[in-house]
Amino acid sequence: MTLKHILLHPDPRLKKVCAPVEGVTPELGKLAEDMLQTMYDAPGIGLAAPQVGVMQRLFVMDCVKGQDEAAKPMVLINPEVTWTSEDRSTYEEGCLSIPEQFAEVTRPARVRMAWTGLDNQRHEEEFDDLWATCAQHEFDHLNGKLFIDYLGPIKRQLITRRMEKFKRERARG
Ligand code: K1U
Ligand code: ZN
Repeated sequence: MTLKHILLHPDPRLKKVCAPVEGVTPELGKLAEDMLQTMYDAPGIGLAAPQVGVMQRLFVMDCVKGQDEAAKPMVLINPEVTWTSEDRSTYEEGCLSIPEQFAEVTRPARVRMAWTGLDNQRHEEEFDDLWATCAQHEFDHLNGKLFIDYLGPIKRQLITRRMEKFKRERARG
C-alpha cells in the first residue's frame, strides 16, 4: 500500500472535469486501495482521484462513525447521480485539499447514485445523512467543483488566500 500525496487548493487539476474510467484493471484496484489507505491516514471520510492527481472518475468513501461499527470502505467508479431528494440538509464540510477550513453547505438530503464497482458490476444505492453529503462532495470533485464554490465570493476568496499563504509558508519550510 502506498500513501498518495494530496493536492492542495489552489491547483488547476482540482478545477478540471475528469475522464471516465475505461476499464477495471488490477492497476485501478491498486489505485483504489492506495486512495482508501490515504483517506484513512489523513484522516478523512472520502477522497476523489483528482485529489491525488489522477484525472479519472472514481472516488472512495467510508462514513462509518465511531469505532464500534465495522468499516465500510466503498469504491465508486464512473458514478452517476440518478436521483436527488427535494429536501435539503446543511452540513459543515471540510476537504482534505483545503485543510483546516470549514463552511456550511446545503445539498439534497438524500441521493441515489449508480456506479461500477471493483467487481466490474454496476451498483445503485440511496445514500442519506453524512453518506449523502460525502458522496455529493466527492462527485463534485470529479467535475472540478469544490465545496467553497457553494460559498459567496468574499468567503471563497478569504479561504483561497489563506490556502495560498499556507502553501507559500509550507514551501519555505
Ligand atoms: O473530499 C475530501 O476532501 C474528503 C472530505 C470529505 C467530506 C467531509 C465533510 C463533508 C463532506 C465531505 C473529508 O474527509 S474532510 C475530513 C473530515 O471531514 C473528517 C475527518 C475525520 C473524521 C471525520 C471527518
Ligand atoms: Zn474534498
